[in-house]
Amino acid sequence: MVVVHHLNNSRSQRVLWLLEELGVPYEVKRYERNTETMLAPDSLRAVHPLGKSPVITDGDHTVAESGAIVEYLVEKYGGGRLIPPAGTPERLRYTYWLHYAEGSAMPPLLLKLVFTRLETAPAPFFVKPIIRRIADTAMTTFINPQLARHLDYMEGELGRSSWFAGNEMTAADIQMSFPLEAAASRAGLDKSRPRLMGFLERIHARPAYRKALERGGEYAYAS
Ligand SMILES: N[C@@H](CCC(=O)N[C@@H](CS)C(=O)NCC(=O)O)C(=O)O
Repeated sequence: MVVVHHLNNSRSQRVLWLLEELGVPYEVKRYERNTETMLAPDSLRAVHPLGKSPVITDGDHTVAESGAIVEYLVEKYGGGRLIPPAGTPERLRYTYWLHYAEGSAMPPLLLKLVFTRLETAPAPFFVKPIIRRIADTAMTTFINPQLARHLDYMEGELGRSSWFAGNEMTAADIQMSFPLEAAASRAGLDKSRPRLMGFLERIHARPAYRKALERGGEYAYAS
């Protein structure tokens, strides 16, 4: 049986959604973030040394890193579903978006989160203006322009086909859901990019997505 070691408000929600789409039975083992630091509890390090979520166990296998988990589940349980056939242009796009989600889309979103938290973190009063200045500079000169470039790029790509790898939904769309949900919640993704907002509406309406939310519990697109 697949066991999903599920941290509340996390990327592991995507794994639950994938399992629901594939109709694979699974167990959810819950872990709660520290409400101040937002870090995972130490108990998750007993499953994998980095103590990050998602991580799954399946018999003798422990698989961490959401892209690797998606590949493992699609290969083992997909029976050809949610992945374009090998050797097609769609398959290459699938591989690209599967990696792009964590490798390129998430880093500027994470930087935005860190610098936003830095601006409001407790600090001696005389240091606060300096911290704010550094954070503002990082936001305006690097983070916000990078985010805008990525959002424009993704918006444009959804003009080529209705899903990221082609006209069929694939597991790459599941992998892409987290950066887009994070961008909508805290990085300025809004109706000015209608294809990306439409993508989010379509995935949120899927029965498997909704079922995964019921299994996973509270989900507010934290990082
Ligand atoms: N690239 C990794 C990122 C894993 C990651 O950072 N997970 C976050 C949750 S979304 C986490 O475990 N945060 C809690 C912590 O770092 O203690 C993946 O896609 O699996």
